[in-house]
Amino acid sequence: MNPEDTSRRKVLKGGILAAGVATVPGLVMPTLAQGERIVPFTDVPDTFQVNPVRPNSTHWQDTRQISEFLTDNDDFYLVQHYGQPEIDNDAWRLRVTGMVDNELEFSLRDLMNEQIMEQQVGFECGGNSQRLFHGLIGNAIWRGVSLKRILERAGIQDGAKEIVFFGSDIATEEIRGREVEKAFARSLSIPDAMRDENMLAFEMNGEPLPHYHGKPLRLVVPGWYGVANVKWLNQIHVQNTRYMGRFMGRDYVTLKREEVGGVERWVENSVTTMNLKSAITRVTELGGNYRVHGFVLNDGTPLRSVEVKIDDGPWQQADMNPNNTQYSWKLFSLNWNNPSPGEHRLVSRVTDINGNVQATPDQLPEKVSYWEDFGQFQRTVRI
Ligand SMILES: Nc1nc2c(c(=O)[nH]1)N[C@H]1C(S)=C(S)[C@@H](COP(=O)(O)O)O[C@H]1N2
Ligand SMILES: [Mo]
Repeated sequence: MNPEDTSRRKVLKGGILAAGVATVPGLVMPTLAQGERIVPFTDVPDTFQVNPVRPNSTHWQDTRQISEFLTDNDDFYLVQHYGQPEIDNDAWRLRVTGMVDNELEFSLRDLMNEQIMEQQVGFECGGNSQRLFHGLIGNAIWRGVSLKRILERAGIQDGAKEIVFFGSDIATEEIRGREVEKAFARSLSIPDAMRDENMLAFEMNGEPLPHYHGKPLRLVVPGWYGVANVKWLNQIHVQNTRYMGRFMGRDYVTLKREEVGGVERWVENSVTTMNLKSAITRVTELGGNYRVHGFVLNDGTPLRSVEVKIDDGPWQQADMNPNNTQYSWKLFSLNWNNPSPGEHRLVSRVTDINGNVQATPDQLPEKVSYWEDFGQFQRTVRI
């Protein structure tokens, strides 16, 4: 993103706040055109609140505010399970250890002197849900270095199976009655880790990676749920066993009833790539013209279509935002001509080029865990 864009957005936002047009946090609609208004959803309870950014706490967006392609760093959702560790960028090091030919150590400056890559990547927390109107979400431009290049330089030895990414955030966990100190960590198989898209990011939307988003360095695994994107990264370890830590083996594990070779079984899976999902986030009106807006997230498979259905009408093809890229969120909108006064039901569905269609909630496999909420999501608005 060019730096002018950032400053323009800041000024605009600040301007609106200063002018007192909207002062209630969570109800600021930054980029409504003159005369444009948000059509109220009738499914959002009065008690619904956006969790603002506070130290060591979860923050979600009001998705009715999604009007820009890139999420401001300050609005981008926040999830951290062990708090936000203080890190001194000068003292910080990244180490690559384990089954490698050369163990490596990098300062932030060393990494910045490597070949740089830049990518738009949007993601959501695997625990994002309809209850939060999918507010645990964001889309940004990330800059950093290629994970694959770093791993190639280290030289992965034969027999290695997994690569573990450790954060600097540590907490005491009670496991079977014993208290142990554990760092947040996630692992990837070698082929998953060696994807060209994976990056070690030190910049977010043109700014040094903010403290809350994992400064000075985080892993970004495009197409995967947020949990894969380890923040405050300080060690990459190559090993020949499966990493079974809490966020791989116990939390962020789905439990679904599935057919396994003809036998119905309850299957547990670690949360990995994002499921094909769309959701409607806002409806706007300008001079009697209505528009329905929403987003798509998936694993990066190209899309065939996004459609919106109003009440019992036909599925109508939505327009895709021209800024969409493979791993960004994909924004869409649909002109809604002459809606009749009263309450209306709206739902969206996305189809990818392989013909996979976003399922209705009843078509999804029976699921016990709340991870991966990706069924079609019906909204109601009043005209
Ligand atoms: N070190 C560390 N990295 C972490 C986490 C964490 O608790 N510690 N939480 C993960 C989860 S569950 C999510 S959804 C994303 C959230 O990233 P964000 O806060 O930058 O949006 O970070 C992931 N990376
Ligand atoms: Mo998450």
